Amino acid sequence: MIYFVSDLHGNINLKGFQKYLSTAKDDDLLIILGDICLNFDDTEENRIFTESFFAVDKKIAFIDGNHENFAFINSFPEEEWNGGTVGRLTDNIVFLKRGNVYNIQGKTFFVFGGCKSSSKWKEMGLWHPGEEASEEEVELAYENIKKHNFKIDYILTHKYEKNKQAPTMSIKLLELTEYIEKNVCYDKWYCGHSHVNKKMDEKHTVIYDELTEAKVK
Ligand SMILES: [Mn+2]
Repeated sequence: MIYFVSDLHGNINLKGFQKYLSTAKDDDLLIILGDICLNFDDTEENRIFTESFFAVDKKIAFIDGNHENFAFINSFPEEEWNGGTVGRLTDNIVFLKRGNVYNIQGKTFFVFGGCKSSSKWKEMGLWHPGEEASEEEVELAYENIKKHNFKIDYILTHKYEKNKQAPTMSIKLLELTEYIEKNVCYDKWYCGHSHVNKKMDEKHTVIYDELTEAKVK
């Protein structure tokens, strides 16, 4: 089975995360939809969190959010994993990189992490560069969507937003979102960021601290 939670923000006790750790079987996978905050700030609390996260003995994959230490999470060796490229943190933890499509348990997952932070975080010093998509990442995304003939089972992003009138996402991400909605035949879109557990409609679900099972058809 594949499960989702999102937005740990340095809290190892997030209820859905703990539920996964205590119930996961060998062939289960938890996908975290960003804002884990590994090695995020210079506090004892965050050091303990990061150590505890690295020590998990269950399978975990994650995309990045906007609150991450991007230099840190990008510093791990890359390898091929289920048809895409990941960063390998430990035997159990992989980082799913923007623009990749992975084939997991017979289903395809397009992932695109990151999003733009509001300026308050920068002002507070709780911000690391790298949250916004690069040209290469966006190009890889379009390339991989085409390679999969515009048919992908799951779309995973940190944030979902399609309101161009008041963009709180970068234009690149808005354009990618619009492109996927228009051209890709997908089954479900899961995102995080808003700190609510909410089914927006038949296709879109916002994930937070409830352990949520991927609805594989
Ligand atoms: Mn976020």
